[in-house]
Parts: sequence; C-alpha cells; structure tokens
Amino acid sequence: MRILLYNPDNGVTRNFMPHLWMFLLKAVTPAGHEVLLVDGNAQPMDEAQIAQFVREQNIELVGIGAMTRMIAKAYRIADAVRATGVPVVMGGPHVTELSDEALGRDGGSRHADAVALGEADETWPQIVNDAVRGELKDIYAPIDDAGKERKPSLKQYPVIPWDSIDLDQFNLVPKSATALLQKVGEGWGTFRIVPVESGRGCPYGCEFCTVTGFFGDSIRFRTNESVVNELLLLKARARKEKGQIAVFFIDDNFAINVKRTKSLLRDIIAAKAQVHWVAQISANLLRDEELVDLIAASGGKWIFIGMESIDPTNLKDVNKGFNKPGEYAAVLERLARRNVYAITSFIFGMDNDTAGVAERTLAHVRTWPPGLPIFGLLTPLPATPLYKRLETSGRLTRPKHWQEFIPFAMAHTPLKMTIEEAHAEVKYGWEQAYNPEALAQAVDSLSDQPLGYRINIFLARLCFRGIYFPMMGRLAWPKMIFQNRRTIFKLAKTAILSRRMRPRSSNLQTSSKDIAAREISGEVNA
Ligand code: B12
Ligand code: SF4
Repeated sequence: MRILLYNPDNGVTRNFMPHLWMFLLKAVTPAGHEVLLVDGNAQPMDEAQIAQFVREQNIELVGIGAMTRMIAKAYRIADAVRATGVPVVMGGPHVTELSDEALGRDGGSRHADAVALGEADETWPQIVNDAVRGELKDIYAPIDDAGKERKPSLKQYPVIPWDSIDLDQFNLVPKSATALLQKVGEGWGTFRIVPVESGRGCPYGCEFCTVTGFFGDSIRFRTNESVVNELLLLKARARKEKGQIAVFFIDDNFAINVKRTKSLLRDIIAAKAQVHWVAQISANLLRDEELVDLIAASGGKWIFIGMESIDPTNLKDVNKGFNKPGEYAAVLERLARRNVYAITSFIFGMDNDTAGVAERTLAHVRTWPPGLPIFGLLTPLPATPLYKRLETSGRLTRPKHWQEFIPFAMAHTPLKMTIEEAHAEVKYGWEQAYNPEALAQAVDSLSDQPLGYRINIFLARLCFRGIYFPMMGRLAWPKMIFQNRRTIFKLAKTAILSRRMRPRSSNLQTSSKDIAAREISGEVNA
C-alpha cells in the first residue's frame, strides 16, 4: 500500500524543522508498504493540489497529524482526500481531545475515517493492517488487555533511518547557494534542524499546557545508547553531504530527571556524538552548575525556557509557581558564561497582567544576556485545565477558536485588561525586541566575545522573528538589511580589521591561525 503522511501548515508561522511524528510512524510502519511524507510548511498544498497528489501518486491511505492551530486546515485537506475515495486517519493532540469533532459525532461533518488517540507508536501498525483489509475502526486507543490506557515504553525505540531518508524539503539553505556553501569551512551546502526525542512526559501540569494530560505525568526515557546512535547517524549524514545538522531535543523538559540528563550528556561526549543542539528546559532545573557545564560540552547552544511571566502572581495562577522570576537573570548568566543562550518565551493576557506588561517585561529582558524572546497570548487549548476554568467562569469569547484560526488573537477576556490591549502588548513586545536598536544592543553586549558570537546573535535574531512573522514580499529582506545597516557595517568592519591585523611571519602565522580558528569556532559553534 502507498501511504501518505501529511502535516498541514497553519498558513502563518513557518516551522523551521519537520515534525517528528511523521518519521516515527514511517519507521514503525509494517514492512511492505511505501510511506511518503509531505510537510505543508515545506511543501504548501491546497485542497485541489493534495487531491491531485493523492490521485497521481496512487495513494491508498492518508494519515494527517495536527496541532489545534492547524486543525481547520487539516479538516479541509482531509475532506479533499476523502472526496477522492481514499481513507483518512487523523492523530495528534487536537483530535485526541476532540475525537467526536473529527468523526462528525458532534453535529458537524465527518472529516476522518479513523482517529488515533494519544501516542500511536503501537496502534499505527494495527491501523495500517486494518486499512489493508478495508476494515478501519473509528477509534484506535492505546490500551492494555484490561482496557487501561497504555503509554508506550521508549526502551525499544525504532531506528529512524536519518542516513537515507529524503530530507530535501527540510533544507534551510536555498538551492542556489548550495554549491558555494558546500566549500565553506566543513560545508554548509545543507542546513537542517532535526527533531530528536530522548523522553516523553512532564509531571508539572501547568494550567495552559496539553502535555501532562496527553503524555501523562509518568516520564519515559529512551536508552542513552539509542539517542547517541541517532546523533552519530545524523552527524555522519551531515559530513557526507558537506552540510550541517542541528538537533532540537523536543522533550518537553529535557532535564526533568537531572541525573539521567547528565548521564545522557556524558555518554554523548564520550561517544563524540556532539552536534549543536537546542532543548526545552525549565528555569528551575538550570540551577545546577554541573548540568550547565555538560550542556555546553555536549553541544548545547540554545535553551528554550518557558518563562511565561515576570509576575509571580500570574505564574501561581497558571500552576507554574515553580518558575521564580527573581532567578531568571542568574540562570541566563550561568548559561551565557558557557556561551549557551536562551529562547525566552513569555505569555501575555494572563489574569494579573495590566496594560504596559510588555514594556515591563522588556525592561528585564534588556538587562539579561542576549537571547531570542518570544511573545504569545494565553490560549485555552481544548481539554486543558485552563480551558475548563475559563469555560466554567463564562470567559471564553471564542469557545471553538480553532475552527477559525486567527494568529495572535485571544479567545477569552483577560481580567485586568481588554482583549485589544492584550493584542497590542504582544505586538509591542515583538516590535521592540527585534527592532534595529535592540539588535544592535544584543550585538554590543557581546563585545568581549569572539566576532563569531556577535555575528551569530545578529543572524539568529534576524532569522528567528521570521519563524513567527514570515518575511513576505520581495522587499522584506532588503528593507530589514537596510534598517540594520549600522550593525552590519560595524560587524563587517571588525571582520576586515581582524584579518588585516594578522601577523605575517611564519611562526606568528601559526599563532594567528589559532586566533582565527578561535574566532571562527565562535562563529561556527555558537
Ligand atoms: C517540537 C514542538 C514544537 C516546535 C515545532 C513543531 C515541530 N516542527 O516539531 C516549535 C518549538 C516550533 C513549536 C511551536 C509551537 N507549539 Co509546539 N510542541 C512541540 C513539542 C514539544 C514536541 C512535538 C513532538 O514532536 N512530540 C513528539 C511526538 C512523537 O509526539 P506527537 O507529535 O504528539 O505525535 C504522537 C501522537 O500525537 C500521534 N500522532 C501525531 N500525529 C499523528 C498523525 C497520525 C495519522 C497518527 C495515526 C498519529 C499521530 O502519534 C505520535 C507518536 O506517538 C510538543 C509537545 C509534545 N511533547 O508533543 C509541543 C506542542 C505540540 N506544541 C504546542 C503549541 C501550542 C505550540 C505553539 C502554538 C506555541 C506558541 N504559542 O507559539 C507553537 C506553534 C507552532 C506552529 N508553527 O504551528 C502544543 C499543541 C497543543 C495543541 N492542542 O495543539 C503542544 C502539545 C505543547 C503544549 N504546550 O501543549 N512546537
Ligand atoms: S513545564 Fe512545560 S511541558 Fe511541563 S507542564 Fe509546564 S508548560 Fe507543559
């Protein structure tokens, strides 16, 4: 059977890396089937195009996975596929919580022939076998013989064949630049960010989060060996292609068990399996100096921290009182001392927020080591405790907000500000954190570091905002470059001067090479 696994785009933000579920399900598909992957973020398709693709490729089963924000698109695509006569199976967090919606049991129309609830690692092979026989059931749930929910163990994790899988659609380097960039350093002909999981589950139960409900509060880990082997496979592929690969450890809280994380990082170092990596870790777990040493030594470059708010009352309200705003600066400095920087995520529109919250937050951000701040709005995702609380208190203004996804728009009324004020705060946060002055300040704050780090933070800031606000239109990039011309000129001048200052005698040349190498290693490694 030819199977298509499809992940819809949400039409607004650009994902910078593929979704793991597609690779995972492909890896556990029973032998004898061919599985094609299409990520709408890399290969946008509308309803007519997907129907044509399904017909032309003789697809016999389509699997669609989606988060809440892209579910409306997912349903439209599913309808178009089903109209061609091909069955659709849907999975992922949204349909797990609202399977009746996908199956048309809530009064709406039916979009899926079958729904996979929860983690589908063990149910997917059964779904495929049933589809072959034309006997798809409506619902597949991971349960044991006693009918109790069963969370897959990650001890027997499938090998994802990263060495042979077609990753062309996920290359972040434009094709036109590939040949030239293959010759730069160890090669930049390709650059991909690849999702790798080392464990699942988070017991913290923050009120707005789907994770504790979906993956459960029992945490499961892969073996160190299987993670290390996966990294080695990725590293080998990058080397073969004269390209680069960075890993996003998508665990919800990569250091939830600090002892185990340290042991994994030690094994990565011992096996020389270091690649540059990003991971999500909550601030409270980054108090540990030894952990941060190991993060840096094992290739960790960016840590995503869900700071959410600088107001302890807000944090308590959403059951995230373990975040201590008073220690944010110390945590970030501890990371920065090892040249590890942070993606700091904030939520506005919380119950104790008032107008001016963005500026108050930015006043803190400006005093911290440079990083990549993110600003979002408190969003009641289905089946979260937050959704239930707001529903009970009659505060939901768009109870089915996912049916018409509007980016950066609230679906409930905040308590101490209006919806419009909350929207304005998010807009202000992004504008101020990524304007040319803020970028210049971020670069200047690293003036005691090798030039590479400064270039790196500048490029990271320029590109990162584009994930959330894609740079559309022919003039978007030239305009951005013009606006930041002073910083670009300053960085270029420093680069030229440091080249000119290289001594000429052969003895000294060796040492200047060392210096240059150190400069570049700042550039390449940061
Ligand atoms: C990595 C990640 C991201 C990445 C991007 C996604 C990517 N390219 O991988 C980044 C950091 C960019 C991101 C951003 C956001 N994310 Co996010 N993200 C995750 C995270 C941490 C891991 C996803 C993952 O790979 N999980 C591991 C895989 C194995 O699990 P899975 O995807 O659920 O798949 C399993 C099952 O669901 C099922 N399944 C899934 N799809 C399908 C399809 C079929 C056909 C079948 C049969 C089964 C099936 O089988 C899989 C194997 O068991 C999850 C949390 C989590 N632990 O899942 C949040 C999560 C998915 N994100 C979430 C949210 C809210 C967001 C943001 C909206 C946050 C924000 N406000 O900006 C943005 C939106 C991004 C966008 N552009 O659309 C929510 C979604 C909740 C919901 N109901 O939709 C989650 C669950 C976290 C949470 N806080 O609740 N995210
Ligand atoms: S710590 Fe992160 S993953 Fe865990 S419940 Fe809170 S928001 Fe969700």
